[in-house]
Amino acid sequence: MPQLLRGFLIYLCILQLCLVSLRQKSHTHLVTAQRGHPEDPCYDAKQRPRYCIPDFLDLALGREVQASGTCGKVPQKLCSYQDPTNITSRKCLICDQSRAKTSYPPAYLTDADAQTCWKSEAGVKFPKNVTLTLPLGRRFELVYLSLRFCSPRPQSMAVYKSMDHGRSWVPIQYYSTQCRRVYGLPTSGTITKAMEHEASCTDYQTGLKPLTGGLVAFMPLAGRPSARRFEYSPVLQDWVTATDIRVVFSRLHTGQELGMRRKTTFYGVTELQVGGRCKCNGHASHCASMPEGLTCDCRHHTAGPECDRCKAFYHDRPWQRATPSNSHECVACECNLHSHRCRFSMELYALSGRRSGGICTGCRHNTAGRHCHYCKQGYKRDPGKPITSRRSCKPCQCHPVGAISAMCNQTTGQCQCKIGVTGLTCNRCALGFQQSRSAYMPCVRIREEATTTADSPLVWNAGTECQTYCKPSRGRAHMNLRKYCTKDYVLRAQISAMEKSGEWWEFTASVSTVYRQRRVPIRRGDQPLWVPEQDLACACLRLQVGRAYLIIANDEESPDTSRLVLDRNSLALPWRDAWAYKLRRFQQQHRRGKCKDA
Ligand SMILES: [Ca+2]
Repeated sequence: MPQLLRGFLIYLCILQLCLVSLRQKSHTHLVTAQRGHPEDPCYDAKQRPRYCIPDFLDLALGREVQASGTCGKVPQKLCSYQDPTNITSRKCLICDQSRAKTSYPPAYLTDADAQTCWKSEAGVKFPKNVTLTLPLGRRFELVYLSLRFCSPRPQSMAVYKSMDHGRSWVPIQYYSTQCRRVYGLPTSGTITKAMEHEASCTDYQTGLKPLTGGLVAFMPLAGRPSARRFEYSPVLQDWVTATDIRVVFSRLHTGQELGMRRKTTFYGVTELQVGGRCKCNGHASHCASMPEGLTCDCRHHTAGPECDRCKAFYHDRPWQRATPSNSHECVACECNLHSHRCRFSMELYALSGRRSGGICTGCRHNTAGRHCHYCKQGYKRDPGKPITSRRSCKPCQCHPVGAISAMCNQTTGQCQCKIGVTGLTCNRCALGFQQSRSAYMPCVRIREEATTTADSPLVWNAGTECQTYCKPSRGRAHMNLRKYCTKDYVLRAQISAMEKSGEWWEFTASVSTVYRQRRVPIRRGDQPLWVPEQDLACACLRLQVGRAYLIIANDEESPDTSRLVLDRNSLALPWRDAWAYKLRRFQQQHRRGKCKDA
């Protein structure tokens, strides 16, 4: 123990020396160092981010301490000692607040003057106590606390801290010659890992001597097993965090021991020092003096009074406290210069294997997507420009009549053309087609007069030919049990693409439900669906990409019985959700043989 004690005292002396130099340097230290400055401790020589902490400061210096009982409201006689070892060396003085010369106010606690001393009211008797409260104004990480006395040190005292600006208090250290009797605690030995967040009681620094000039010093991390790995111990990080400090003087040494009358005894402190650092979570090496108080000068793209969040646009990874092994720098979102806003998504972050979780918001320049990395609907990429260019996305300019929609292929720029229409923007009729007056069928097949031969394809136009070919579908037909029963199969499908293939159109149909199964079963999922060109051109059937249909058809005319083929005798009705229930009922009726009656 004596060796441990000596070590502790040496460490304390070093701390206090540092403090003196700090006091001299004062605010010159608070100059903001920019990233790139060779001396910025938050970056290494190669400008890589690294763990950094601010210097510790004397948090009490010049601050106002609230004392619960200061002598001299009425003149009192207080006796103290001239010689630290001689109880007969006492000298008595009058304390009277009405005169500056005989006042011992709390301001003397933090005036950096070892000659001035705060003195409590005289003759305070247990259980009455005297408290000193020091609000720090913000959260700090305590390094040490020390009290230099101008009276004998208390026989019992306690140190408390608050983390919520004085709303609640927790003890962090007790001092007593009689721990068990005064505080109900054992006189502490070793602090185990399980008790790291608990105050212990010690009889160290409670002796009567020195009678004056004695020190009570406390380091909240001393003797705590995880102190060496403080940066990795949330328990200890919490343990040292404080917004306010309170010292409670509970008990004086008795008058008998002191060789003087109790009513002249008092608690007297020349200096209260609280060493601490701004709590900056390993992301700042300076704490700057701002109008609102000391504020961390945050690095690593962090922000907030304690560098406790990522600054705007640096949300690609979640915020974390820095450690010596990982600076946990906040990372900018990748928005290809099209947005300066983003948010963090934990789900995406987890999906990416904890690499990237930023989602750009408000993508400009007609871009869209998580990283503003593709063009929004109705726009196509300009291959000659990088994605970061403000002009990387151009309008599709799909022809309002010739195209099915305003959307085009992002890469090729190809708009989706109506039947018989061609061109990148669907602005002209295909070979063999001519312009019509119909907006629905802007291009119709040209009648091939003289060249018609026996095996040439059917020649028709949207007029009279179509009228005899089929009754054009209006897409509004009713669905009833008769229709369900008279065809071979009934299914629901979503049309996702269409492509010309000779005299046929090949659609991609995603079959979701088969309400009536044919002989050669139809599977669910994506599959080709074939429609003769003329059946579409005459609007016997109307199929649009992107829409769902109820399809009712026969398979007798199909050359390959496994294929899905629709023709002018089939029905493709724009899907209505209300049909789902109706169709289930038809299914049951069909099973019960009702189709024969229908
Ligand atoms: Ca002083």
